[in-house]
Amino acid sequence: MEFETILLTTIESGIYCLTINRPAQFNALNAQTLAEIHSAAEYLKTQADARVLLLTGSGQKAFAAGADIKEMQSKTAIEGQAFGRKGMQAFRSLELLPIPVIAVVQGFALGGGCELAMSCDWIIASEQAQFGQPEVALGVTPGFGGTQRLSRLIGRSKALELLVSGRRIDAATALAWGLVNHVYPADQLMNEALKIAREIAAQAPLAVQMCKQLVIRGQDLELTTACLLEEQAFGLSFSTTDQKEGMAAFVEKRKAVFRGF
Ligand code: CO8
Repeated sequence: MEFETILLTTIESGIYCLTINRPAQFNALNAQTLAEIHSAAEYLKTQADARVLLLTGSGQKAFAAGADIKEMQSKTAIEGQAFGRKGMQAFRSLELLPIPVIAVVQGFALGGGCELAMSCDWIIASEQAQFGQPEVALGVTPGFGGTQRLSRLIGRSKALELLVSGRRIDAATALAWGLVNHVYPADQLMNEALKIAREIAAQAPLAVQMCKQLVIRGQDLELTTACLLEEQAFGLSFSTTDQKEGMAAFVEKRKAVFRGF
């Protein structure tokens, strides 16, 4: 697919990469970028070969330095809300992608950039990465899910500390607070992303997708119903060829070859 403000590429079989590509603006997210992220997510939903998505920013300075302030500056309340809705839709479509999505954060992930990273399934970061929700310094609240995803990820008190002070945290703090899963030297970040992407791509695709759906959808449910969903998914997985292959390979002491059905 052709885009102007993002790149969507296949790194190798099953491993896709979405790059926010406005390096001169520190990958600030304008309306076009949000629409393109949404389109890319909708497109990926239809790609049967897709196993995992890496999401990153172009250049070394920024993953994304937030929503585009210059574009937002003159918006009215109703236009601001519409812009917020666009971001919410784009990020939710990423979050609900059947395949795992990993944010690869090499620099600033601020405001909408931090919200974009948090809509991925987990975040890995370089030692230079910085995270924050500086919206209060601009006279606005976060608008792409930041108050909700941040507090769910790191808890109410740490989330509020960041949200109301606008302060930034470095990668080591983000790791200690549970916002990111791993921190690597900048020159190793993409290699490490690829390593985990390959590990995921080698697993049984439907089982991977069901795990993701169970976690994401289960979070909105009470435990009994959520566990029932898992029970049903577990049963359903026994109807797949890959279950037969996975268990036969274990018994026969060989590597499984999964086919995705
Ligand atoms: N929007 C537009 N342009 C940006 C943004 C941004 N968010 N961030 C950086 N840029 C641009 C700068 O304007 C500059 O461009 P130019 O050279 O043309 O002036 C270029 O990127 C480089 O930036 P700096 O010169 O400022 O680089 P520094 O290294 O000095 O600083 C920072 C880097 C710290 C990242 C700094 O640029 C900064 O503070 N940026 C803004 C960070 C921020 O406040 N982000 C939150 C934005 S609001 C938001 O995301 C809300 C999301 C929900 C919206 C819902 C709508 C209702």
